This record gives sequence, structure tokens and C-alpha cells, in this order.
Amino acid sequence: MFRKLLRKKAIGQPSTNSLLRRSLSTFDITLMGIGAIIGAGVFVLTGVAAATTAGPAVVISYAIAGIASMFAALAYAELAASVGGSGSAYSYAYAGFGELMAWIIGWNLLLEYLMAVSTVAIGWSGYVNNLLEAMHIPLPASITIDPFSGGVINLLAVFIIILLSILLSIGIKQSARFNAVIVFIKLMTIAVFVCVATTEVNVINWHPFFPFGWTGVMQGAALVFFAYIGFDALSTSVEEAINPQYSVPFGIIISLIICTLIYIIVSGLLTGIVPYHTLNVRSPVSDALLRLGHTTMGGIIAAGAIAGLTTVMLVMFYGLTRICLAISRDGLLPIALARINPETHTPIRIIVISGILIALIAGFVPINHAAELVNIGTLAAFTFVCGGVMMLRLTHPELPRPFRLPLNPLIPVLGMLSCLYLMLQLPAITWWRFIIWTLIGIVVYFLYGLSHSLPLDKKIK
Ligand code: ALA
Repeated sequence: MFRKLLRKKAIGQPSTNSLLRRSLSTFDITLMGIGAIIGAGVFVLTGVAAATTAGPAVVISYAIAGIASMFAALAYAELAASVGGSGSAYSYAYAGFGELMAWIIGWNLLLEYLMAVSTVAIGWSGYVNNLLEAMHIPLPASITIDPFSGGVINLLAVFIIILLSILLSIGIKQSARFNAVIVFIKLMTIAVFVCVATTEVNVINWHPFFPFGWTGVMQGAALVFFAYIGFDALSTSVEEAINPQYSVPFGIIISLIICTLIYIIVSGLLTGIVPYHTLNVRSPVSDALLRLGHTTMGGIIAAGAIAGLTTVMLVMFYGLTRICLAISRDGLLPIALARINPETHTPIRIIVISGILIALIAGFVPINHAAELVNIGTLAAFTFVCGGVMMLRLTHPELPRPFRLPLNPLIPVLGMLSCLYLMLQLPAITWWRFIIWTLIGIVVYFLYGLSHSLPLDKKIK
């Protein structure tokens, strides 16, 4: 009875909120997907995965991680169009599995997005610092490196977070316009790389193709999975899309297909132009071109990487604020956070608080294994979203489903199995961090959420 009530409460969540403004077109949403997906993954992790786990077969790692992501994307597309809400996997878990499960997923999503934005901010500051050095404007280490690695504060990382917080506070349409411009630069950069690299391929570099065997390919898939994260953030835009039931599923699936193709082409070319074992560097894509003597092109790629990382931060930061909004509207986080500014139509309180948290992490903490932590949290959320599709088809067959994923339950089951399999490829230490964070979340729920959770009739509309 209690579970039923909770499910009803989630299904009955307002799919519209009068204060968030519906201004995002299908094109905006698809570009936001590409903005969130292409970033540190392809510009950095391709090199790391090729050199340390997969060799030239990193291209297969990309295909495998892409297929796992596509199963999950189809599940996200169905639930975004039918359950709606701005809480993404949190809202779907609420509808399918009840409040406690929803909170655990939401809590892990908060970690995933916080760490993703912080890590990318640190990567961004590294690229900008390199660019400034190349332009003979070196910044002192004390303001570009965190205190644990020999500096005082990573001020560049803090700077970009302040800038993005201001942009997100001003309004979602403005943020989407900014995103569109930068995504264009990012895609042009990749096109430049593909054109130049195609003329430099030496097939010798693809031998041996599987230097680390299939185990390496699978570990590579778990690592480069990071490159696909971001399409899930689109599902938080349901309340701000003009035609959410069409544009959110379309945006999720099309942006993922485009990015998968790009990744397979880029990783294939990258391992074809230089020996795979030389790619374990901070900026492998531009480094490879520099080594082949394409100095200007190397510089252009570095600029494109900076652009790419900027939109990843923007859209993931956006997703973080909307999930926080959904959780606080339910009362599981302080309800005062859920206030939407009537002029900008944005949740400024949440943006400011998350901005401060991200800036503190990015400015002061060295993040070595954050990508793996982000991956495990996301894979767990994807598993629940796939499970949520099956659960809701059983418990709420009458729910209108403008988009239905094909071949149910085959696709969601394959989605769950592939996400769980990729989770198992991650190191034990990542699992421990994930388990500890989840346990802290459960304690927070019983100390705060359970007693503050709002009944259906008191929900903020
Ligand atoms: N997919 C995003 C990136 O690669 C998180 O940076």
C-alpha cells in the first residue's frame, strides 16, 4: 500500500512547472546533447585507453560503450516522454521503485554530476593554461594548481565555474544559444582533425590491433564510457522544452548516434596516425598532430577541446541544478532551494549553492580517479532507468507513452546487463567509494528526507 502510494505520488508529479519557461526547441536540445557528450572523454580518455588498456582496439571499446549507452538512451527517451519531470533518473526511479530507491539514485546523480563538472573544470584549466603558456602569458603555479599538488588554488577552474553559474542564472535560452555557438566550434575542430588525420594514417600503427586482448578492450569500454555521459542530462530539460514529448527523445537518441559515429572515427584515426603506446598524455589529440608537424592544426584542436569542455560543464551543471530542483520540490532536500526566480525563470539558489560546491572541489581538490567514480554512479542510474521501463510497463500499462522503446523487455534487459557488466570492470576502490557515498545517502534520508518528504497535495507546482 505504502509503495503504491509512493509510486502514485511520483506518477502524479507535475510535468510542468509554471515558473520554469518552455523555450527549448528540438534543435536546442539536440545541440545540448552534443554539447554535453563530446568533451574530456574523446579529447583525453581516448589516448589513455588506447595506451593503457585497449591499444588500437579502443575503437571497439567505443563501439561497445556506445551500444550500452544506446540501450540506456532508449530507456531514458521512453521515461522522459512518459513520466517527465526535471529529475531524470531520480523521477523515473520514484515512479518505478518508490521514494527510497529514488533518493539513492538521486543522491548518486548529485555525486556524478558534481564530480563530472569539477573534473572537467580541472581539465579545462589545464588546457587553458597550456594555451596561455603557448601565447607566452604564463600564470604562476600558485593560482593554477590545487594546494595538494603544489599550488594554492586552481583559480582558472573557479573562474569558469563562476562564469557558467552566471550564464545558467540568466536564463536557459541564453545558455542554449551560447551552447550552440560552442558546439559548432567543437564540431568544426573535430572535422579539421578528421581531414588532417585521414592523410596521415599509417596502417602499421594498427598492428598489433589487440595488444591487451579482449580483457583490455572491455576495461577500455568501462573507461571510455565516460565519453558518452551527458545525454542523460537532456532528460532534465523536459519542463523547459517547447515540445518535450517529441524533442527530448529525439534529442537524446540523435545526439548519441552522432557522437558514437564521431568517437569511432576519431579513435580509429588517432591510433592510425601515431603508435598507440605514445598516447598516454594530457592532450593526445592535439599532441599527435603536433608530433606529425601540424603545429597550427594542433593549436586549433587545443582551442576546440577548450570549447568542448566548456559545453560539457554547462549542460552537466544545468542537469545537476534541475535534479536538485526535483529532489527539493519533493522535500527530500530543503524545500527553500526549490524557489524559481520569477524574472529569470531559473532556480538561482540551487545554481549558486552548486556553483560554490563545484568551485571548491575544482579549486582545491586533486581529482585523480573522479572519472571512474562518475562512471559507476552513471552506470547505476542507467541500470535503474532500464529497470524502470520494465517496471512501469507492468505497473502502469495505461500511462501515455509518446515514445516506446522497441523490443521490450529485450532492450532494457540488455541495457541492465551491459551497464552492470561495465560496472564490474571498474576497480575495487571505485566500488568502495560508491558504496560509502550510497551509505551516507541512506543515513541522510533517514535523518532528514523521510521526515520532510512532502505529501502529493503539498507539492510545489
Ligand atoms: N561525456 C563527457 C565528456 O566526455 C562527460 O567530457
